Amino acid sequence: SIKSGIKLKRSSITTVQKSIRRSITANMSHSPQVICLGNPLLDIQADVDAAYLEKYALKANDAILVDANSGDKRMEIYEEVIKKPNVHFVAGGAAQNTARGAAYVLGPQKVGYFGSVGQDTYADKLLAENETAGVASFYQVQKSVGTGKCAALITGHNRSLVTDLGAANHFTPDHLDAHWDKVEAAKLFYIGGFHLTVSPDAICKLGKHAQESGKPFILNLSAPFIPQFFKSALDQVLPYTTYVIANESEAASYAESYGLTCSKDDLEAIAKHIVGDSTQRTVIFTHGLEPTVVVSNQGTKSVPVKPIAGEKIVDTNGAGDAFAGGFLAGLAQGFDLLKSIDLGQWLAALSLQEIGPSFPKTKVQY
Ligand code: 26A
Repeated sequence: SIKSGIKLKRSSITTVQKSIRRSITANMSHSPQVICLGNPLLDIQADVDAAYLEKYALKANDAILVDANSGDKRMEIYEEVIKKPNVHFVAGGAAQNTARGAAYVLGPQKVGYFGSVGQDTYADKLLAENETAGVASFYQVQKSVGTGKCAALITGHNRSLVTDLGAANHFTPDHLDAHWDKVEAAKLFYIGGFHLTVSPDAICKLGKHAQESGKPFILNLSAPFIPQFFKSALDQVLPYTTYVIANESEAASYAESYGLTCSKDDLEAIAKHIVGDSTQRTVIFTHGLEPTVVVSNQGTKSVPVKPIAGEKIVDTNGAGDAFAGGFLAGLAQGFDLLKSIDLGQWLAALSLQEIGPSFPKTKVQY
């Protein structure tokens, strides 16, 4: 089984419960500046070849969901990937990666994270990683569903992400109520667009609070399938956003889903559509090594990327999340837009040089 393949120390359910309770209690006196909401996942990462991707009809650079209950053949991937010689178990979940990234810059207890986990060793590992990173975990704990997992299948500089959401799919808005004091004390909010598949109501609840209190509300589109298949949820949430972050393939998917007549490569035109007539919203499109495109009603800016040497890149899993983490940390420190983007690019470069969505063990100063 997956569990027997994992070389994590086993601990009993009570220990998990205790440690989760301990984590929350330990952080009670702190109020994070930044609150993130997403799907906590453990990444099971390994190198594969093109034939392996083809076997399951996976694109080299994509993120998809599998349904554990529908007899999807791709559930086999998890069993297979843990047997690969170069397998790594690393903390994942896009918004959780961003939270750890922001904490890497801001220091301990400045970032809080909401999401739903099970009672198992995977949750143990995620909680421990958040603690090490200085992220306060406000986990909702499901008794009878396992923690979500993501097979991160690496080919060269591409990563194909195959996710079984598990417990992450059971997050409910009332869990926010349980920690509403933290929400009220926070300065800004970050939502992984992936969470649009789970609880648009929870996102809107945070969005309403942010809007009423004039706090930044940042949404990442996360993956092409989000604008494609979760358009109505996206429509519900977009009005609350003050920043929308996406990459070029998510932008293209947005253009197609919303029937834009411009070219799918015209990032500026697509961003303008998302900005609409809002005077509050800024859209930020990353584009790999191409300049980052920044659009608001103030106009358009193009921010060049400082490339790192190709041989320094370990893998691209989590690079976009790290960009968002640096950007959040910039906003939280009161940096202006362009400096916050520069901090995002800097943090992405650090993550590219680590295994999976991770950051250097020792602190590097921006
Ligand atoms: C709902 N889905 C598909 C997902 C994800 C996800 N995080 C939340 N929800 N699919 C992949 N990821 C995470 O994305 C990170 C890279 O950006 C992976 O766990 C990986 O760490």
